[in-house]
Amino acid sequence: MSAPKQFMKQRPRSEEIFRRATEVLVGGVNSPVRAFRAVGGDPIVVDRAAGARLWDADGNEYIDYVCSWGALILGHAHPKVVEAIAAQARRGTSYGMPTELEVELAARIRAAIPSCEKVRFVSSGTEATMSAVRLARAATNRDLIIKFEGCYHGHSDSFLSEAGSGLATLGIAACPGVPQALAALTLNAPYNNIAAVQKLFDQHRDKIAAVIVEPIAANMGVVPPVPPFLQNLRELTTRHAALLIFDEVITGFRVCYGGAQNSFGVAPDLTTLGKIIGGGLPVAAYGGRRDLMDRVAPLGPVYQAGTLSGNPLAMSAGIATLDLLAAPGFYELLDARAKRLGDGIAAMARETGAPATAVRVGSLLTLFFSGEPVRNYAGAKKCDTKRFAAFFRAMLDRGVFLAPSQFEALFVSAAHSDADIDRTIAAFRESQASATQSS
Ligand code: KE4
Repeated sequence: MSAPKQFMKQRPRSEEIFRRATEVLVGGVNSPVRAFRAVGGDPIVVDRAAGARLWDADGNEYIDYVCSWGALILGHAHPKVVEAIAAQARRGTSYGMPTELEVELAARIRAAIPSCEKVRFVSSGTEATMSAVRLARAATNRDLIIKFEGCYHGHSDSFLSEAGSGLATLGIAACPGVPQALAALTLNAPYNNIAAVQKLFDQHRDKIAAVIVEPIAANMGVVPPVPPFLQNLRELTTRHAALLIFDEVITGFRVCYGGAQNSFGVAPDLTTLGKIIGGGLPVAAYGGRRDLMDRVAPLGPVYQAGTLSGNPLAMSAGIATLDLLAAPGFYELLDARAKRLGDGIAAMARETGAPATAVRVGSLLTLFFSGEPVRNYAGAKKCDTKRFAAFFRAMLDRGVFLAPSQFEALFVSAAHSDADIDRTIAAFRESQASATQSS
């Protein structure tokens, strides 16, 4: 059952713009997952956004649960964030020199995440994780790293085997262009499987520089750590003098004011951050123990640099965002909204008998189109991605924009109202029925 006529959205202008885009941009996009390859049809072309809403080039309105892939926890165009950016723009957009703004944002991060004794700002999560691994290899004088199947840490060469997010979406298990000699330095283990990590340490003992992990996996869909997985990783890496890196590009300031590490009580040696700390502008960071970070140039020999690192415009957006997140009760309200959605989706799945499992951690959610609980990437790959595609399109036609992949998260923002949530649950219910008809 496709969406009733009144739902079918006409998108002639989006289609025309996207046709032009495909002539000048690879695949018409600047990041693969945006191309709707896994869900079919052309992507919507966004014209503007505010709060929990997106409008496409044809004026169609959507409730947005992508929120720039998690960056916009406040919703789009928050007035205080916009004002901070505008005020800074009038003072200049980039200086390529120190500013008080970067000190202010770094101080807020250190206060919120005590394991980040020192911080270095970069412009993307990929830069942050790439630099953290370089630092870990230098500090330990070891080459091997362990990552987890289905986790995604950006697109630098070390992370492109068995990775989540866009690689899972497009079914790319190993990326051409990464020399075998380099790929061999990355070992993969199943998420939530400490025995597999122990085995890799037994095999490679003092050759492993670091374990990098998403403390809550969100790039194979949302998969929480099964206790005491993170605690065991901490013990194992300490025992083998390897470093533990928490990639908190998604979870940083998402599940609490600080890192997911604060919630789990596990302190990594290095942390990477992104998305939310930039308030929608290009900001990411890596940070950690002072003795490690002081190895980075100009204090130490580990080189890392960036023309727009610490950009004052982006710093202003990040400061405005974190100051709003620090307000008393912010996360309680956000989680209450997300719980309303998660409970509604779970009830819908039960009532409709749909082969779907809803997972929620704070304001991160995924509806897995699988009848079994998903504990790792092997489980996520069992999902019915064809049914997900039909469901995604039915939701889009009902004015709800989800990530165009089963292997992503749904992000609730402070701008999503109870009415938005209730409308989304109703759309989930109708779209399930539609997906059942078409798969
Ligand atoms: P960027 O280089 O895209 O800023 O960050 C890479 C990255 C690192 N670590 C984690 C845990 C991440 O989730 C990401 C990027 N997330 C994806 C969405 N799951 C970005 C969306 C995209 O690739 O277009």
